Amino acid sequence: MPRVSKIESFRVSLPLVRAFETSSHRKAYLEHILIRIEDGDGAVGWGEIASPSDPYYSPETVDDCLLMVERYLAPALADADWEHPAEVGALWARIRGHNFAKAGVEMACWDLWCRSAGTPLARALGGTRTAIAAGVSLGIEPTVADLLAQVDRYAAEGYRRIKLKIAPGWDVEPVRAVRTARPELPLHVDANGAYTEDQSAVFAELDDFGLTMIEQPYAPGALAAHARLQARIVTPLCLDESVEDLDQLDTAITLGAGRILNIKVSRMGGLAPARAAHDRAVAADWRVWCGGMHEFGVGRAANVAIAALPGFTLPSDVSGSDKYYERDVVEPPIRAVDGLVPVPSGPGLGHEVDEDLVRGLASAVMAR
Ligand code: OSB
Ligand code: MG
Repeated sequence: MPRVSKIESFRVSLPLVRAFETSSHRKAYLEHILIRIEDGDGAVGWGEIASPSDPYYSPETVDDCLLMVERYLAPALADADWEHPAEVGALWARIRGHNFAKAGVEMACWDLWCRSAGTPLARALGGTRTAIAAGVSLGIEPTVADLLAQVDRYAAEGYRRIKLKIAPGWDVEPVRAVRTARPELPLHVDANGAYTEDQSAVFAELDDFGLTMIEQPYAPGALAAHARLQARIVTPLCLDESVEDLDQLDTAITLGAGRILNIKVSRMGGLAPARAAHDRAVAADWRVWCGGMHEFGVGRAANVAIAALPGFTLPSDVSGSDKYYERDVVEPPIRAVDGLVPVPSGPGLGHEVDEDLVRGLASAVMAR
C-alpha cells in the first residue's frame, strides 16, 4: 500500500516553438507545475498541473494551483493510506473546484502506483489501443496565408485532423480558405466560448463547411444555448470548458447541448474522473476525444494513456512534443509518426522525467 512521504512541486517555464493565440489570449511560453512524489520504499511518481498562467480558460491560475497543493492537496495526501490511485480523489472530495491542481497530484499517484506494480498507465486505466490518432490545434495567426502555411506543414507531417481556433472576426474567412485549399481534410473549429447567442448566424455559415465539430461556441455555463444551437445545425457541437464534472456532463447530455465531448485530464480533475466521463459519454452515445493544454511531456504522456481507452474514437489534440517545445522534460519526447503516437509499454507514464533539467529550470520549489 503506497503512503506518500514526500511531495515536491516545481514551477517550470518552457518557451513555445510558436506563439499560440486563442480567442482570449496569446502565449509565447507556458509555465506549468511538475509534481514529484515519493513513498517510504523510494518509489517515485510524477504529475503535471497544466493550468494556464491566467484565468481566461478556467478560473484557475498557476499561482492558485501552487497554493492549493501547499495548503490542501499535499496535506490531504501526505501519509494517507490508499490501495489504488482511483481512490485518491476521495481524499479531496470536499474541496470544490481546482481541478487542474487536483489532476496533477492524482496523476503522480497513478504514476507511482503503476511504476511500483510494473504496469503501463494505459493498461491500469483499461486502455486497449497500441497507438492513438494525433491531431493538431492551430492558433489564430496574423494572416490567412500564415495559417495556410501551418496547415500545410502539419498535414504533410501526417496529422489526422486539424483544429482551428476561431474568434469573432477570425472565423468564416480562415475556415473557408483552409477548406478550399484542402477539401478532404478532417477539420474542426474551437471558439473557446467567445460567442454569444446573438452571434449564432456565424455557426449557420460554418455549418456548410463539412466540419467534424464546432467546439465550445458559447460560454461554459451556457448549456441551454448550446442545446438550442445544436437543434438548428447539422455539425455536431463539442463541449470543452462546459464540462468539469459528471453532473455537468449529465446536464449536457440531458439537454442535448452537444454530441461530442473533449475530455481533458486536467479539466476533469484527474485520470479517474476523466475515465468516468469517457464511460458516461460513451453510454449516452456521445463521441469522445482527448484534448490537451499544451502539456509538457509528463501531462502529455498521461493524455496518451487515457486516449488508449476504447471510446476515444476521434483524433486527439495530443501532438508530438516538437509541435510545442524545443526540449521537453521527458525522455524520450512524445513522438507522432504518420499521425500516430504509440502507447508506451513501460511502467507508469512510460517516459523518464529529466529530473536535473526540471530542478534546474524550476523557479519555485515547494517540498513537504
Ligand atoms: O480549448 O482545447 C482548448 C490549449 C490551451 C487551452 C485550451 C485549449 C488548447 C488547445 C491546444 O486547443 C491543445 C493542445 O495542443 O494541447
Ligand atoms: Mg477547446
